[in-house]
Amino acid sequence: MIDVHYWPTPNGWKITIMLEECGLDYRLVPVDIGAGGQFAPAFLRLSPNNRMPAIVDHAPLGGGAPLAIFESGAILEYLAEKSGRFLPTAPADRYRVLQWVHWQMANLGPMMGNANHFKNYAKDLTDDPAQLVYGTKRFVGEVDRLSGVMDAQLSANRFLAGDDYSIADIISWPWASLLARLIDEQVWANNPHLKRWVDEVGERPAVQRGRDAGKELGERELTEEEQQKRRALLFNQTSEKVRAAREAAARAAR
Ligand SMILES: N[C@@H](CCC(=O)N[C@@H](CS)C(=O)NCC(=O)O)C(=O)O
Repeated sequence: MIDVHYWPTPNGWKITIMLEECGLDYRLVPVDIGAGGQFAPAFLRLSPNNRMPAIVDHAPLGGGAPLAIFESGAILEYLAEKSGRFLPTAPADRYRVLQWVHWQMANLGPMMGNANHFKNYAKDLTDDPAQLVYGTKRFVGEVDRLSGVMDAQLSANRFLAGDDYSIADIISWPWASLLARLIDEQVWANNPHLKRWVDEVGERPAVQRGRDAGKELGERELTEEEQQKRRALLFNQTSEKVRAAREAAARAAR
């Protein structure tokens, strides 16, 4: 059994989609990131970066004590190795996949996260319109560039790493499926090969089950007070906050 410390966001979906694709047993352990679950001492012991997702595999590859892993890229690589699926073993094929996994982790995910921040949240956090305009232009522009990178790759390949569906697709699809929400519908007209791939991957039953996993967790309408608390938690993180959380975790462990 694999515990998935989870909230229904694109980074969380990557893991539930992979588990559904592999048919591995799992259970969701909610981490309510709007209410501070990512700073809970028990969670920080698994995920020192105070971000979900994280997993605990109670029957890990190689045997031994339960294994905890954080960072979605590392988790997908581990699950691919455990299941023997969606990551080839031959070196050239393997690195064709892994380069796109790292590309997603370093580019598409962070840039879409920052673009979403400037487009949808920053207006409640700053009074300076110049900051909003510059930040939005910078990160939405970068997301637009990355859409073009995927489109070019998919113009010559059925899937991101070539002919076969792999963890490169599983890790990229959750974010790519939301591109029109972040840019606008024109992104599909501009990038038809990307649109073809988003649709094809989105039709896979395992992808649909993984994307819907725990969706009821995020559906509750928040009160204004809860929204303010959420903003303060998510957008006010400093090294001091991390230090205080680490000290609380150490006290709880004693
Ligand atoms: N690089 C990390 C990113 C994880 C991440 O940013 N998770 C977000 C939710 S999508 C989170 O836990 N946010 C909590 C916070 O910002 O405090 C991964 O891919 O696992």
